[in-house]
Amino acid sequence: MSGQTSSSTLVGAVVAILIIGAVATLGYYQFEVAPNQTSTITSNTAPAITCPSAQCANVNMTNAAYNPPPGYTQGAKTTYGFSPDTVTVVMGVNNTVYWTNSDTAAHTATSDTAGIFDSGILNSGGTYQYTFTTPGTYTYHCSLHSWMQGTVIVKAATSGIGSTSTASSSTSTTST
Ligand SMILES: [Cu+2]
Repeated sequence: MSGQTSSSTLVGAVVAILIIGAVATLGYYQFEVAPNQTSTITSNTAPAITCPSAQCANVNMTNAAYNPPPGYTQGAKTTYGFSPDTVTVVMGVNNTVYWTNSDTAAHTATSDTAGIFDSGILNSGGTYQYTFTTPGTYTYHCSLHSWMQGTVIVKAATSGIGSTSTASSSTSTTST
């Protein structure tokens, strides 16, 4: 009788330890691990994506774009801004624009017309891509630096006179 009692006490103690351990593990995950995961995702808005280069037009956020020299004017905006500052793409050929932040400071690519596209804060090394679905001219800026301005011109697929070689030559032109 007393043997049964002590063994069930032992089982009860083991179960209690397991429950305490499980609760402690959940608590550790919920309050220590998960919040850090969430803040990592929030602070790094650059999506982990690889742009298929053949279908992209690349735009660089130039090094030191955040810090133009005194007397800087918009005429040099490619140097301290988006390079190229105007990019022309063709629907179905390279209508995905891929921004890369090559600067040490954070930047954004934000359409002047609200709600079309907005990269959010891109830290150094961050990238953002947006696929244009409607031909037109889209001006954009960096929400942190007023002198950083760019334009994306989206041409209809037929504007390349329908020839593949014409379309691909315009690809190499715009991605330079
Ligand atoms: Cu900027």
